[in-house]
Formats: sequence, C-alpha cells, structure tokens
Amino acid sequence: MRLPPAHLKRPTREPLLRLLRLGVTALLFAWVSGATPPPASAARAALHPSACGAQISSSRLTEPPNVEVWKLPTNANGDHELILTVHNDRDRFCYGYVVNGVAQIGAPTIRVRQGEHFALRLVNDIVRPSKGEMVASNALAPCMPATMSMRMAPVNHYVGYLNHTIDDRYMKVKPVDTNIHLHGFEGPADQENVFLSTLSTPMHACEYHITIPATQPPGTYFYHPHVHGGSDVQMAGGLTGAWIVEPASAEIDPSAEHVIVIRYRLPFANDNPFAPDPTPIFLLGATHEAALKPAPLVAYNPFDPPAWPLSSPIRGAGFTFDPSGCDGISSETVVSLNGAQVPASLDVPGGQVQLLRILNATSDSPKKIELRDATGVTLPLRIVELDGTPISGDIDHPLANYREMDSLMLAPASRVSLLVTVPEGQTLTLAGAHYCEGDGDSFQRDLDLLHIRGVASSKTSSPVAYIPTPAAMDEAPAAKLIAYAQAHPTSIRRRAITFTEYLFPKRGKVPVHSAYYITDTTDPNFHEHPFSPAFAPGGSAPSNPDIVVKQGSIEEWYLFNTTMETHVFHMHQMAFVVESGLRGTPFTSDTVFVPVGKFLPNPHDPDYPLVKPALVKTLLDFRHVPRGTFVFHCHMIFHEDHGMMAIIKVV
Ligand SMILES: [Cu+2]
Repeated sequence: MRLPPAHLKRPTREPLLRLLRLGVTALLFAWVSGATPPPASAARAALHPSACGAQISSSRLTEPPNVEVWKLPTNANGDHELILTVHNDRDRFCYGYVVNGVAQIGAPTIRVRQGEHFALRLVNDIVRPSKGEMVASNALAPCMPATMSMRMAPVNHYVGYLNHTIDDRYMKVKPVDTNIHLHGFEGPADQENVFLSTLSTPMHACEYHITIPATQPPGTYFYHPHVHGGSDVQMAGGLTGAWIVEPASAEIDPSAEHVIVIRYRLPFANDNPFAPDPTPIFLLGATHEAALKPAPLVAYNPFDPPAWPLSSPIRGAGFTFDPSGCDGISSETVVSLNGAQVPASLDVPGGQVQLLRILNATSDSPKKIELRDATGVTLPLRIVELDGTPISGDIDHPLANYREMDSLMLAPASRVSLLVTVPEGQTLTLAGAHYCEGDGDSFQRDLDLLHIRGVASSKTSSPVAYIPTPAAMDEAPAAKLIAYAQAHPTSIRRRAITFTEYLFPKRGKVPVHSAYYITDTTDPNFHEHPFSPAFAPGGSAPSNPDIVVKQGSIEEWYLFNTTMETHVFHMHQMAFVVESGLRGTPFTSDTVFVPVGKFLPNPHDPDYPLVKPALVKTLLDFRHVPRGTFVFHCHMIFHEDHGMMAIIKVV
C-alpha cells in the first residue's frame, strides 16, 4: 500500500510528505495522530546556520569523510574512540564528529579492520546539548534499556490471520531518544545492544565497546539508530551511514573506491503530485477489520499456508486498485546520493576499474539497480559483494570474484559492491529501474541515480593489481550450507515466519492506525502481537524472547508475505543464506527482500481478494553465533517502528 499524495491537498508539515510512500495506512497514522516534529536542537548553532549544516544543492557526488578508527585518539581506557553527537534540525537529523581535528556534520564512513577493538560514544543532543561529550570514558554510566518517551494504549484484540487473535497496542513516541545499530555486525549482541538508550543515563550518552570479530567478512555495512518507534523519523532524517571492514590487504587503490549512500532527499518531496486520494478506502478497511467476528481457527500447514483475504479492500468509496496491474500510483519520495540531488554525477578515470559501494539507506524504498550505457542499453552489473559478504565467500580476496546480473533488487539496508569500468569519453548511468510493487497497481518509476563519466587520467595503469574472475558460486559457503542441510534434513529445524499487517479504527483517544506483525506461525497457537520487550530489574536485554534457538543448531526459516506490500527481513548479529538467491544461486546476506503475495479471486467477497503468501526460504546457521538476545524485523522501518519486530534468544 503506497500512499497517494492525499495530504498534499491539505496543510501539512514536511515530514508527512515522505509518509506518502509508506502506504495509506501510514498516511492515516500520521494524519490522525498529527505527528509532531521534535524540537530543533540548539547544539552547534554557533558553528552552523543550522544544527545539521547547509543543505547540498549540487548534483555532484561528494563522498562522506572517512573515519579510520585505528587512527582516532584514545580515551581514558586506552581505546580508540569515535564520538558521535546526534543533532536534530526540523525534519533533519545528523551526526557531529571530529576527523583529523576538524569538526564535521553528517555521517562519516567508518572504517574498521578485522579484530579491531574500539569505543563508540553516542551523545544525544537531539533536544538540548548534553554534557556527555566532555566526560571521561571511565566516568560514563553504562547505558540501560530504552526509556523512550512514549504513550502506550491498552491492548485491544482483533481477529487476524487464519482467525487467530491479534494484540493491537497503539504506541506513540517522541523521537527524542537514540542509540546505534551496526547492521551486519556478527559479534556478541551485548556489544551493540539495540535495547539500550541514550536517555537512560544522566549524561544522555552511551559508550559502546566493540570488537570486530576476526571472522567478520571484509565488506560494506550500515549503521543507523534503532530505537523502537523512533527509528523511521531519525533514519529518514539522515542518521544513516556506511561502515566498512577493510580487507587484510588492499586490492584496489583508495582513489578508485566510491561510497554511495542512497537516502531520501530533504526536505521530503513526492515524485507524483497527481495521484488520487484513496484515504476513504482505507477508512473502509479499518472499519472492516473491526467488524470481523471471532471464528474457528483455520487448520493449516505452516509451510504451505492457504490463501487468505486481504485486510484492505481494493474497491470502494469511488476508488479502485487493480491488484494485477502496474500502472496506478507512483508516490515515491525523491532520493539523493550522499545528499546530492539525483541524477548525481561522478567523474572517474576512463578505462580504469572502479569499486562502487552502494548502500540503500532509505527507510523503506527498495531500488531495482541497473547500469546502462549512453544509448540506454543495459550492461551487466559486476557484483563482487552483497550485504557484507564477498560474492564467492573468499574473505581473503573479497574483490577477486564477481557475478554478473542484469539488475539487482537492492532492499532498504542492503549493500552491493560493483566493479565498473567507464571508457574514456563515455558516460554510464546507474539507474533505479521501473518495477511493480504489487500492492494494488503501484510501481516505482524509472529513475537515473548517477551519471558516471570516464575522463582522461594521467595514470597509466589500472589501480587493480589482478584480474577479477567470475565467481564459482557452487564453491561458496552458501551453497555448501545448503548441501549440508539437504544431507541432514532431520537435524534442521524448520519455522514459518509470517508477515501480516492491518488497519484498525479509532477507539477513544487511539486514532485510526496501521499495525504490522512478524509471527512464528509454526506454533499452532500463535497470536499476532507487536514487538513488546519486557525487562527484569537490572536486565539489559528482554526476558521474553519470541523464539529461542540453541547455539550450534541450523534452522530453515520460511518467510511468508501475506500482504499486498513488500517486506524486508533482517536478522541482527548474523548473516543467513537466501536459498533462492540470485537467479536461483544461493547467497549469504543479512537482509532479504520478501515480495508481495499473489492475488487470487475471492468468491465470497470480490472487494477483498485472496492473497497466496509469497515465500522466501532462508537457512540460518547458529553454529557460530554468540549466545545472547537480539531481534529480527522488517527493514521497511515504518513497519518495524509499528510492531514488525520480534525477539530471538540464542542459548
Ligand atoms: Cu515490512
């Protein structure tokens, strides 16, 4: 469900514009709850005209500054320490930091090495300047579980998927708290514990002590805030950046490496101001949900679930979605590359191999990436790395092997590294290609992201000292794990993990709102409930895991999307194998796109067609995952903030 720009017809604040693309449900939420921008911070006002500096108006790609943590000053504990202060300026959020003695605003590229130990101090200046930046590291109180400023409504029950019970618990937060998540980090969960909060300490500052595992693959990773209920507004506002694990020995000249972060452009703007307003149809959907009466549970096979009626109508109040179409509404929010306007431009030495590290840091906008020549012909993408894993799994030579694809669906939070050579005098275009989102008949527009121009260079040789070769994917660890699982079927535990979403009506002070769930439907007595951690006194992780797994086990998770909207599965602290992978070839990832279900006619109610859930199979290898409690969730961050997250404990 993407949002048509209904709110463009009425007075609104800029942050609401971006909600357009989150689905009408999101629009209703924002509209009815009257989302309030957090107060502007006065921090750094003396340094910059605004807390987050000047907006970039150019289309020239500018790379974020590099922070090499091993070169940072050491703190009182003798650890190299990166201090990130978090600022807010209307709908924008940014980090302040110092590199080589120079104060910067934005989000640096944080470079680490395998086995590296360092400290990362996070200082919350969202509301007012905190003293936490100035305190000695050994005098900081430890971070504690989140104390988000939130209002929680009592739990209300509805009838949900296969007639099971839904717990709806409406939550409204002010995004004044923050924390940090090193997306893809494979070390212990307590080192980058996302249950912690900067507001839980007197200084409003937390220090993380991080050791990059020696086995962490060299590659491109992602950092962003992870406070439940407040992540979306902070990430969309700019608190997103890349962290990179350097290879043991450099394979490419640093000047040939380019970090490209796709974000929403701020202030938010919609790409299509002419779409119709479907708000009434979603009010119908909320009324319909509320009117459903409890009924006997449906018997089902969790690994082959039945088609089930859509939770929103496709027709009503003068509005019609064609669930099989792809020509209805495009209401994407305009994006930027490293803050530059798209299409951005980048000059590279002609004829020399370049490494593009591309991170989709939008909160919820999957991009179908393509490379085209000046005549529009699609060129193969030479992929050397996906989501922090070298394509062949060879962590000693991460750039040595590539796989060619015509296009790649880059989900929010996904990363891809490409080798690109632009002949001198030519321009290649990195594009986000048109694709059907499947929800109703909405689609994403074809959009040029980056023009890469090959220019004359005084360098006479390629910066790459070797010739990359096609990857033998059947030798990769992903393929080996699948072969192992096939040879030991009885030792692999299977689970069905199901994505569902609903609209609920106004009741008392609770407005019309959308709700999103991720549920282990292998349990015949499942009930859909939002992320709701409970903490024992003094505990730093929740005591109520939704799933408990044994360290040393291997599990196969069937991810089912029962909705008309894309979801994106992300697991903390570990990568997993996507079995269907790239054109059927398995690969290792920490983030995977879960497409919409298939629509079928509903003989009982044509306005609510059936949805045959879409399936993505994954293999999760818990043999090397540190014990601890962490989360998995949808990386369409509005969904995560509104319930679609669950707790897993490895024992
Ligand atoms: Cu989702």
